[in-house]
Amino acid sequence: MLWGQQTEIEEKIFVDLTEVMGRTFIHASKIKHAARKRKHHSNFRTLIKLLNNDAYKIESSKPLKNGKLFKYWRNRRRLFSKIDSASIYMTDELWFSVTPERIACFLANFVKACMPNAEKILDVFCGGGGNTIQFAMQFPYVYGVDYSIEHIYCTAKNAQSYGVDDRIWLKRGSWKKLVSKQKLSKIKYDCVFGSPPWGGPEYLRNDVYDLEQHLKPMGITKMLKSFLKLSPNVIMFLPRNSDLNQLSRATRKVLGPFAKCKVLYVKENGYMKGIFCMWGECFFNYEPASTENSRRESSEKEELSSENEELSKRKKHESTTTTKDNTVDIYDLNG
Ligand code: MGP
Repeated sequence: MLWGQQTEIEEKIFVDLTEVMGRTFIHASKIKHAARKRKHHSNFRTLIKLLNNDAYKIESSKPLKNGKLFKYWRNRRRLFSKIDSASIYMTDELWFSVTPERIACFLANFVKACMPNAEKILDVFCGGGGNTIQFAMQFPYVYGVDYSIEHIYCTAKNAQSYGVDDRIWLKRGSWKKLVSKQKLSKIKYDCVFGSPPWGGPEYLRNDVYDLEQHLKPMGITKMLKSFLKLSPNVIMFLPRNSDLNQLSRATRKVLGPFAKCKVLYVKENGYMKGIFCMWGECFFNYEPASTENSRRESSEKEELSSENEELSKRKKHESTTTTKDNTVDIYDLNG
């Protein structure tokens, strides 16, 4: 290769990376450096303190003092399989809201199968990085946004433990403000994913979860609209008792009378955990998994079932709503 050509390639790489970061995001492997550079800002001063204190590091063998979180701690290896062997960081809120690893891994694989050429994924409420990390296993550029600097810190630290921090860029900010001020629109995302706050473990208080009233920081219609501003391919992880009629109405209102939303009910160890709601053509026409993959998956499921006998003894109320409206497709991962 001629010297001139090489320089051109190097320059191109440099330009691409600058575009990718859009100066808004900080690289997950460089949060310490970024925090020091921006220490005039209170959030970054907090970040420096968290880093210096190695805050929120989990001691896997030590049960949590907060009794309400005990059931989540008991299932800690489902949240992060590396929790015993690597440093994992969690705030109280993350214990009940982080997506269990097997589910996050399923989703990342699913998106990869639907969009094999995709490169850039945005995880809107990245929390402790459960989804961000699994996306980074499949895609080269993953962006995580969260309103909490503690969550940004946990995502970065957890991503470092999983060895994928080189593919992750993070930003703290309120979703409403970031969208209204068009802070994220410089980058062209192939897919926008979000597992928004459901309002804590009380989300099951009512049989049917009101997606307009209780979803934070905005109802499902506004949320969908805001996600679609950044990509035509959108996925949300929502409560298993979500009102599917509201989902249909939001879909039609935002995308037109014939638009569809695909809903996947996600079970782990036989228990419903939530639903993946998907908007975008690519999620409707994917190839079903090969027999080999299905066989491997079912043997993995069996392993997972025997892992937690306590859970299987528990009788669980699984209320789901149904809709006659054909704008919602319902699938059950367990067949
Ligand atoms: P869960 O329903 O609180 O627990 O959370 P469990 O043990 O499945 O069921 P229960 O019948 O004993 O209550 C199940 C999963 O839902 C969690 O692992 C998270 O992935 C997700 N989840 C739960 N909550 C309360 C939230 C939330 O507020 N936000 C988000 N994004 N996910 C949540």
